[in-house]
Amino acid sequence: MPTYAIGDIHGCYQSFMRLLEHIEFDAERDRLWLTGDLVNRGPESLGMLRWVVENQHLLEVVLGNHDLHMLAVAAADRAEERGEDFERGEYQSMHSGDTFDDILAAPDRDELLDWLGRQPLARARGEYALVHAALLPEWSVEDALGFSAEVQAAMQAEDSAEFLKTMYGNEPEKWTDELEGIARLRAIINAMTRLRVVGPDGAMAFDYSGELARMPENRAPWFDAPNPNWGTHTAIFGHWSAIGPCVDERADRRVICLDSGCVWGNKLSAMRLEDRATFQVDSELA
Ligand SMILES: [Mn+2]
Repeated sequence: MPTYAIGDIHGCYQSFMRLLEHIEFDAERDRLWLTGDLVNRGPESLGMLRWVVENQHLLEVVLGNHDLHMLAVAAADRAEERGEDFERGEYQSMHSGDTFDDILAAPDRDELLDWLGRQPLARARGEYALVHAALLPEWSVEDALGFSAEVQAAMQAEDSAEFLKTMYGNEPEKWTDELEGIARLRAIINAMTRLRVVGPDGAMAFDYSGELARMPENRAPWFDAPNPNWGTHTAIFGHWSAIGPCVDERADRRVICLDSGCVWGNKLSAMRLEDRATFQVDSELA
């Protein structure tokens, strides 16, 4: 059963449809792995999310930072609609440039958001792990799946709007197994949905999103740490549009980045995992 991993779509539904044509996607035979950030910034978040929910039996997806942002705004909307005495967090409103208002206003909003909100931050199948942004070197893939489940439990809880209000912030910058509560969940979310680079001591940093060739001296890609515990698997990720698509395979770690900046007018990329064949279409926004 061929599996095609596809990078960040960001509501570029037309590009996604053309990519499916290009790979000659066959629903009887093929499956999709999506790196997250299905929605926001692009033109058709609603169409994209509806396609994914309708075709959920054909695919697996992990949540990206934009998916979480929309879920946080939607949770605040819904808490207010229920008449709860809920105070919106700084990040629980739409920002300029956000384009998921079509989803929030859709008649099938609740079905779509409930499905999306049940998706994990990390997945694994066979020799592959899937995450939107990064895995930390301390984490085995099994650890990562457990941490993703911890975040899922918080998102399914009654007071998820309160949790989603507190998930933003760059601290703590380093992982320890002793982290608890919101600091622990935030570290998991930051690594899995936001991280690109780390400092000299491995601290998570959120101040560089450019090309590898221009990396500042005191920064390194998250996947450069030697002998990571997740290195038993090939990590497939998106989020870093300046470096995708790329494959970096070393003795102790293998990564595949598939975000190639479709929403910035570049390309949407897919990789067939069985033979590493790469497929691309030009962005509808080019
Ligand atoms: Mn992202």
